[in-house]
Amino acid sequence: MSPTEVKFPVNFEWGVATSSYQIEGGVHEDGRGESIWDRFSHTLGRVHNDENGDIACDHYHRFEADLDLLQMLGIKTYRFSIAWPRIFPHKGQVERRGVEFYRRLLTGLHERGITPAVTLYHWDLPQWLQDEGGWENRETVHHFVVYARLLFEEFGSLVPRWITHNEPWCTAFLGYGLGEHAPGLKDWGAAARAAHHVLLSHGLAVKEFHRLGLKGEIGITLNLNHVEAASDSEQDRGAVNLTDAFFNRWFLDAVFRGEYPQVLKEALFSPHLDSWGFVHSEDMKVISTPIDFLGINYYSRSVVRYKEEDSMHVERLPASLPTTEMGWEIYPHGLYALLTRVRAEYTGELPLFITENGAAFADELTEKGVTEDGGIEKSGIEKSLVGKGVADAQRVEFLRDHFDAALQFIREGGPLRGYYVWSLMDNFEWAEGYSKRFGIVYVDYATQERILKDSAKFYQKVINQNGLEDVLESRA
Ligand code: IFM
Repeated sequence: MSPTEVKFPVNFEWGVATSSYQIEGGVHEDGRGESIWDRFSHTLGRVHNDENGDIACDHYHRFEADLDLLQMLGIKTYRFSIAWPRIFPHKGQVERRGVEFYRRLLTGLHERGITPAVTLYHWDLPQWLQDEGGWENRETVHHFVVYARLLFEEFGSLVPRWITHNEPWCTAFLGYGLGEHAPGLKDWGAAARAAHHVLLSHGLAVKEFHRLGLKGEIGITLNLNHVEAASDSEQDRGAVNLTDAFFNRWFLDAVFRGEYPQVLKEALFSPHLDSWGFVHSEDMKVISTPIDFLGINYYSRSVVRYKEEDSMHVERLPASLPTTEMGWEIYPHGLYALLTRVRAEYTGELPLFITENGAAFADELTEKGVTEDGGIEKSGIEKSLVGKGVADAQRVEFLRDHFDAALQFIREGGPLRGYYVWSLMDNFEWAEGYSKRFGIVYVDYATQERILKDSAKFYQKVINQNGLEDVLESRA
């Protein structure tokens, strides 16, 4: 393969992603209010080892050093989220110190030549809104628009890329249906209401953004799953249809076609609802307001088959391929297949971003001699990173193979504009607490030391040469 064939487009946006609750800590700083994740993680039995995000990566106090790290790695774009409870800690009350924290972060990124991509909602709903019904309550939609407007007005000139919501599937289905995430409800009727209101708030925020005439672009991030049938039987294909509606089409159909898949309405939600009256006549039009790009988070695939005894007649098969620490099958081809499918069926030439892709592995910190990197004299942030390491060959391979899949899509003319690796550093992995490490940078939680994993050095190289040349060569 010639080097030109393994290059990404010159302006390809290589990035990393994080989210507020997962890294910030500082939960009582500068007037921040309680979020549903504070409440949930402090409820015994909800999170692995009863861990919480009180300190997390202490990014709230260490953000300057973390920005230096981004710069050192050559990261072009950084995706992070704003904590709503730092901006509106209580009903109707704006906390300027919260706003100013994010202004410092954004300014710091600009000073280092890194493009920000801001997610408005990455799951840390203010608890005062949950007390009024959370996403089940249509009023939350209006509060979201007020919050979004304030941020558009404050940061419109500093932020070229906005993401309304991160993974509404998780907000609604994990949070209200499966009960694994905050607020921890197990009610599929509530999940349908929550999903609808999240999507409605997305559509209204997009409209608001355009009404303000801001220069940047706005989109949404969906977590999509590549679903395959265990066999070619009609029944197994039916199981795929339903699973795909559950993971993917509920949100894709709503955002791009202004409709919900009938098959899932009937099979999952309707039995738990008195009526669909919460879907008002104009809502679907608002939800499908045109966006400027779609963000896709891709981690894995599902293989399913028909199962008579299951209430939905679906069984998800156990993994048959190697998995990450999350138990998720490693399946890079699924990324290519998803991108191709989304483009063909929904987005056409609309720009796409992979807003998250990455893997958790059982990383081990090793002590290495300072001469490991050739004994080159280092200074500043680089100096502080010499001496320890993590040989995370599996993560390097994971990333390399997924970059390769993305490149295949690009070679076929696919409008993929950027790639955000999840995550910059190890962090609070929701219900899994700190037990799962997704970072390309290791975090020693006892000291808050950041240590480059081999995957960070690999990524630095990929960014530097804008492609995978020697990585592919090393495979031969
Ligand atoms: O850590 C999460 C992130 O917050 C949302 N997408 C998936 C990641 C890994 O589970």
